[in-house]
Amino acid sequence: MKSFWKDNGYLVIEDFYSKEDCDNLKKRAQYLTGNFDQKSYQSIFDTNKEYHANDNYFLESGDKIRFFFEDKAFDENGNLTNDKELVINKIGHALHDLDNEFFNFSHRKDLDNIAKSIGVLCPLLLQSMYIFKQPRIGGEVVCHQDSTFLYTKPETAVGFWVALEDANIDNGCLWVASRAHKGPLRKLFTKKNNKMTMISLNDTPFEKTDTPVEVKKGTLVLLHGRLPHYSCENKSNKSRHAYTFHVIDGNADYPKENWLQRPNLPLRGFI
Ligand SMILES: O=C(O)CCC(=O)C(=O)O
Repeated sequence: MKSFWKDNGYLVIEDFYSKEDCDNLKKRAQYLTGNFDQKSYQSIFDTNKEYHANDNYFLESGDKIRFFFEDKAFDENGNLTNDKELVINKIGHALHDLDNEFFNFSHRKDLDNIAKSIGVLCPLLLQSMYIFKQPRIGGEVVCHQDSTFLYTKPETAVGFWVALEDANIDNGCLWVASRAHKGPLRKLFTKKNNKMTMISLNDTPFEKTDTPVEVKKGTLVLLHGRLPHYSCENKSNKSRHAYTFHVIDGNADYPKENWLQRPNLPLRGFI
């Protein structure tokens, strides 16, 4: 497994979580969404747009539990096109620390062992997201490298992505550019003159993201911070729920220019 990870920049571990673990987390997300007052704030998560450079609801969500809508969640009058449970894009970004169910799902000794065995010696959980990929309207996540958004010096970000439902090409599974984690970091989302900006570091186009990661419910997928990956729109009638969290190494420097800051919530490890 370690050599596959080293060569390919990703790793699929089947049956890491039980079906019951997945169902419990889905229920918890449903509960949280049910209690969210949709009128409190209406932020759309759309990776085709400006990366939320001016959206404080997003930029201040690193130490909170906040809700982001699909692009197609609203009609021309600004009303929801469906029940809020069916038009939320994702919940982020501190579920793993602030909610008990998500805490227990994320803080585990076996995850700590995995992180350490792939070289993250002092793993800290930086962010978490519950991604709904709703039937018919689940938005595309454009091709990116996670270190663009979760940058450390040296780079240490690793994504832990969990399929809470079967994910396949039809319902918008992940696609990766296998082995391309050996390429350069292309972009950096960073604060300049008090404003978040996407700066270009290297113009080389992304390698072809030609590997679909079709996996069963309960599978854990690890993603190297430099691995280009994306997911398509979900045009099918089936949702594709996933829970993802990212770790960094506490021994690396975490720039204050990164979008995600947690002034009142120190980062914690898996255990
Ligand atoms: O689940 C998805 O569709 C995208 C997830 C992703 O890009 C990530 O976790 O870094």
